[in-house]
Amino acid sequence: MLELGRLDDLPQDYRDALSARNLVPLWPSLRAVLPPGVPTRQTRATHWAYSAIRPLLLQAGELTPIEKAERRVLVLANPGHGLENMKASPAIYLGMQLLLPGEWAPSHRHTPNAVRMVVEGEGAWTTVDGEKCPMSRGDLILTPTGLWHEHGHDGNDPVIWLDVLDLPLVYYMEASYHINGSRQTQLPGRGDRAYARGGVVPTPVFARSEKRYPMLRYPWLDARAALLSLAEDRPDLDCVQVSYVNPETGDDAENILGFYALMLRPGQTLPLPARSPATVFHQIEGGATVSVPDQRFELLGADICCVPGYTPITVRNTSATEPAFLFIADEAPLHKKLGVYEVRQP
Ligand code: GTQ
Repeated sequence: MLELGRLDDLPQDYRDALSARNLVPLWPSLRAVLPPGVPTRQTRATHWAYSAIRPLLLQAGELTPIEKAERRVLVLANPGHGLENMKASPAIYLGMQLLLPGEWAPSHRHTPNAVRMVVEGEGAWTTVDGEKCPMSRGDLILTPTGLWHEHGHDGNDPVIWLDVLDLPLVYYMEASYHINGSRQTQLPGRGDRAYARGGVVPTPVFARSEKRYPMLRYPWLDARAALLSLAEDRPDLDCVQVSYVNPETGDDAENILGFYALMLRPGQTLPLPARSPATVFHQIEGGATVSVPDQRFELLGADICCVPGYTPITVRNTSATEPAFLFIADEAPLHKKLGVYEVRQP
């Protein structure tokens, strides 16, 4: 490829004259910002073992009272982006949050979208826009942009969940801020009950819900049951996967990040093509490996890993007798809206 001119090919007085006028020559940086064929990615394939996170998070529970934290979270930071930047990928933030019995994380709302994937413990709840959402292992709870949310805990044991936010993107856009509020009043109605049966939606007085986010809690038992019946009915199907969607529109549940649950049959190996968005995997049940070129992660318990975009991925169930269930988050809705979504066939 043709070698382009470098910055130090230019006389210093010329460079100084440009800088003084806030000007920069493109050609020394052209290949860096538009590399050939494949983007440069800072995101590194990274694995976080839940067995390493859990004791440190419980220790945070002793070191920092909830009043001093508001949200007691350890951020899963990708070293490729610099730990201080708190990114798993360009658009994905991951945090593991601890709430102890009796604690309350006060009501606020913010521009980034969030979801919670409940990892362990019973008795906690998140109230979103007046709807109290109980939290059990594997449940997905949305707290979309602009909606009030607070977390409380009436149970007896620590509760831990995984926060997935589009914070890095919204921050990069200089659009990230929050507003604190007071304790919410609980309103009647629960989206997870109203939309519990696929194919029928509430239609009071012949008008459908106009809520942008009609369903806020997606119980794991329902997603799991959907996967099991899909696997049973479609033995021909390799990718036994469901997407978390808005039941009124069928669109992705949130605007920027996509959320999915994947079931691997006993002993199954599933190759996934390279796609432009970065992807995060979290083990809900069973054990799996996630392989990318030159690296393989063992996911046990509630482990998490992230993989940069444009990378072929192979997921494998490590059990020959039991299914494995994975929660997946990716940047696909964002890439599709921007028109840069790609799937590369091998
Ligand atoms: O629970 O509202 O991990 O506002 C980061 C920011 C959790 C939350 C995070 C937040 C929250």
